[in-house]
Amino acid sequence: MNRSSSLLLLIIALGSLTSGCSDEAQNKAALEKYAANQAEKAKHQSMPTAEMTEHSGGGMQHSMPMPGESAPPHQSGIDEIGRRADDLPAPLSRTQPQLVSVDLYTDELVAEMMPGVTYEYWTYNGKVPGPFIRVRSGDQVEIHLNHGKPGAAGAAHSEHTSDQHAAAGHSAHSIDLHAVVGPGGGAPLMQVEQGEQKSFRFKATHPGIYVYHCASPHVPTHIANGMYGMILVEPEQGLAKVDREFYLMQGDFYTSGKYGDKGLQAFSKEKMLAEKPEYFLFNGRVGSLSGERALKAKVGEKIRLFVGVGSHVAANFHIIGGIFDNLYPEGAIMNAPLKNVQTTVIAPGSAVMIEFTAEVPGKYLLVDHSLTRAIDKGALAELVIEGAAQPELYR
Ligand SMILES: [Cu+2]
Repeated sequence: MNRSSSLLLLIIALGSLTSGCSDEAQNKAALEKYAANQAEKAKHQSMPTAEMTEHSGGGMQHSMPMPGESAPPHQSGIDEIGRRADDLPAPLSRTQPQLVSVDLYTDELVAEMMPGVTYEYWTYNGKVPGPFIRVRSGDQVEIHLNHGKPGAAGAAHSEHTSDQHAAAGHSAHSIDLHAVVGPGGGAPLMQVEQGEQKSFRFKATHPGIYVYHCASPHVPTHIANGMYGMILVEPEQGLAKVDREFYLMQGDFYTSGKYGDKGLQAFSKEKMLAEKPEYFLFNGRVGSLSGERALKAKVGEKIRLFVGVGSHVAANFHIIGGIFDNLYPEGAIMNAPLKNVQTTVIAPGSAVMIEFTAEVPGKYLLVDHSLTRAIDKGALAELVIEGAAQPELYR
């Protein structure tokens, strides 16, 4: 490690030590300011909804400020925080390595966690989890990270002083990818401050399914607020062909109020330190992967799930009425799979790959089998299998 990155790590470490208990009060103040601002905004009905545009996938989206628009609060609103489970790139068909460029930006967004409950999420590319990054073993991967949404009004939070920015707890954002071999997983090279964009390059050498996350002080806070995603490094020969692939991440969330308490919720650092989340969520919010957004497949189709845990509490992933034909635990996709598994523990900062064939039509619930988390705290998704029933299997 060179001297400047050692120094940076030291700064990060010191920052973690010094960003202490006043965070919560500061967050609350920032949120109150936001709420007041929103009320004012609603009164005058003057703001366009440029920030409401959907942006999914890995690409950067440009949304120009409207003429005459005043500087918005940096916590802009969004109508959907949860990434759909089918929002991931298709399997790679390449037989040669190449340079893969990944465009990421960070954004803080107030969004609905459940009806009547809102929260200020910190995101990669405006969704939780961040974009699913897909590369092949041997590829050079170049990560570009922009602090703020490029081209958007208030991008890089230019309307705030750096002091205000620091007070909100996110002077810098960054990325640590578990697919990287090197100090900090890239994070020492990628501390991106207000108004900055940085990039770094690594070679994907170890096929597997990995988590990435923000690693800027206070690191656990950035992660708890939603700054995580997954990166798949496919083996050179690719993965076995399947009909459907889905991307899920379970996250634990620490709101000032209890589960279901209405209104804009502040982040509770105290609950995070006590490891007592109010919410356990698949893809960012209650019901993110249910109803119209449920996982869907047909009888006879082969299904592959990539399931990870971005934040701080291990998950106990289970499909009610399903059996994992193949399970690749701990992200170890190069190993022979475990066969016929009912439930798998996924550590924080880890991911698994699951494959199974849809056999009996109907609706299946995906849960954390520590079941209060599913029934009372949000960790519930739906898988709908359509098609003709085979009576010998189930009647
Ligand atoms: Cu961050």
